[in-house]
Amino acid sequence: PASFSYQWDTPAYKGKTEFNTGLFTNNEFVDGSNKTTIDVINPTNGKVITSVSEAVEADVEIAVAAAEKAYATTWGLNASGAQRADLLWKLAILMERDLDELAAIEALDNGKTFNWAKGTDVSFAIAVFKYFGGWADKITGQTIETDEKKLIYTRHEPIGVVGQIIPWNFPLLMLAWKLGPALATGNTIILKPSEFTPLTALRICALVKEAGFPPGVVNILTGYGPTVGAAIATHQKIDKVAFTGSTLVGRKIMEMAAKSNLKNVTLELGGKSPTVVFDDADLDTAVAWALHGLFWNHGQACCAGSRVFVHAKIYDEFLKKLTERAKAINVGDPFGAKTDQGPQVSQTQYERIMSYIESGKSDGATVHLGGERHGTEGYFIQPTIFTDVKPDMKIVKEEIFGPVGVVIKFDDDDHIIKQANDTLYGLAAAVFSQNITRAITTAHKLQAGTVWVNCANQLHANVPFGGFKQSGIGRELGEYALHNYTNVKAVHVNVGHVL
Ligand code: TXE
Repeated sequence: PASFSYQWDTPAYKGKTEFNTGLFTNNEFVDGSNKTTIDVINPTNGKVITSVSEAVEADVEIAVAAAEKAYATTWGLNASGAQRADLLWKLAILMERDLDELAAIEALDNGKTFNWAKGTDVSFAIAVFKYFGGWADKITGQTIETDEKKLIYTRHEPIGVVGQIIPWNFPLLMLAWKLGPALATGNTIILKPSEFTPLTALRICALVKEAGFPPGVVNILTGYGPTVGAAIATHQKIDKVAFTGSTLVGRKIMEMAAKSNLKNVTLELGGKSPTVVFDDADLDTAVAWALHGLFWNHGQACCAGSRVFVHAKIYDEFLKKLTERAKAINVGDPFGAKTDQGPQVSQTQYERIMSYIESGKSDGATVHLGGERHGTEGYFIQPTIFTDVKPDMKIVKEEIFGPVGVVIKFDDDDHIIKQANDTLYGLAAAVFSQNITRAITTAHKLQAGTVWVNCANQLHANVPFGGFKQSGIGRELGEYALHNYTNVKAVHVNVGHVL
C-alpha cells in the first residue's frame, strides 16, 4: 500500500511524518480488496491531503479471521493481565515519544489547533492507555458464599472479537477510549475510524506493532459507515459493537446488532447539554467555563454546553462578558501559535452548521454574535451566539455540533430544571452557583450522565462518561468501561452437596 509523508514548518510545529495508508490487519498494512481509496481533505483549505485505502465487506472478513485467530492463540485467555498491562504501557510510552508528531497529524486532518491536539487529544489518549494498562492485571471476579458444600465464584472473561466505530471530532482520543478498556480486558478488535479523519489511527498502527502487540489483536479498517461500519455491526462473529457518533446512526447500529447475532451494544451519542447559571454564581468563573463549554473543539463535542440558561438578575452582565470573551476567540490556521479555533472538520459539517444558523435567523432568533463564515477558504465559522430564542426552535432542540450556542434568560429556579431537562438527550450538564445546597440539589435533578458544578467539559481517564436518555448506553472511561468488555461467568463447584 501507499504511504503518506508530510513536513511542517509552522509557528506551532516544525517536523515531519511518514506512515502507511493501507488497512491494518495481522500487524501488516494491506490494500483494500477493491483497491479503492478515500481522499482525506484538509479542512483548513478544502484540498486533498492524501488518500487512504477503502475497506469493504471482504476486508472485514479478513480482519475478523485475524482477530479470531489472535483471540484463540496469543490474546484472550492466553495472555496474562500483566502482559496486557505491559503492552498498553509500552504503547503509551511510544505515543509520548511521538507526541508532537501525532498532534500535528491530528491538527492537519481534523482542523483542531496543534496546541489543543497536543495538550488534550494526544496527552489524554496517552493517559487513557496508561490508566487501562493499570487495570489489565486487576480484573477480578468475586467468590460468593451460598453454603459450605459449594464453592461459587465469578470470572470476568473477555467478550471475544469486538467491533468499534468512532467519529471524527476526537479521532485519536476516541480510539484510545475504545481500545484501552477492550485491550485491558483481553478482547481483540476491529476498529473503524471516521472516513473524515483516519490519519492518526493509521499512524498508531505502527506503534501498536512496535509496542509488541501480537498480530491480529488490533485491526484498523478505514472505510465508510454504510459499508464497513454496517458489516461490523451485522457480523455474526463479532460479539460486541461499541459506537460513538450520531444518535441517528446509533439507532441503526442497535438495530443491526439485534437483527444479526444480538451482539452486545454500547453507544455514546449526541447531546444538547444545558449550562445553568444561577444569580449567586461567581460571574467570571461562570463566563469562563460557559465559554469553554460552548466553544471547546469548535463546538464539536458531544458534551458541549450549547444551551446556556442565565438568571434574569445577572443575564445582561453575563451576556456582555461572554460576548467579549467570544469575540476574542482567535479563529484561524490550526498551526498558528495563538489560534484558539480552527475550521470545522468537513464541508458536510460546515454546511450542516450554516444551515442551523440560517434556521435560527429565519425562526426569528437574534444573532447576538457571529452567524457567518470566517474567511473565504476552508470550513471556518465565526463563534456564534443566539438570543431571543423559543423552546421549539431547531437551534434550541437539535445538536448543532459547531461553535453555535443559545443563551436563554430565566427567572424561575424551579422551572429551570424542567427546561434544562426538556431534551431527548442526557449526556452532560453544568450548574453554576456559590450556594452548595442549591448547586448539589440541581446537580441531582439534572438528567445527565455527567454534571459539572462550577466547571464544564472536564474529563478524566478514571471517571465514567456516558449518557442518559438518547445520549447512549453504557459508560466509557473509569472502572465502569471494563464492564462493556467482559462477560461475567459464574462457576459452581460442588464440594460435597448431594442431590
Ligand atoms: O456522524 P455519524 P456524522 C453528531 C453531530 C454531527 C452528526 C453527524 O451532531 O453533526 O452526528 O455527524 C459511522 N453503519 N455526532 O454524520 O454518521 C461513520 O463512518 C455503521 C456526535 O459524521 O454518526 C463514522 O465512523 N457505521 C458525535 C461514525 O459512524 C456508520 C460524534 C460516526 O459518524 C454508519 C460525531 C452506518 N450505517 C457526530 N453510518 C459524538 N457523540 O461525539 C455512519 N457510520
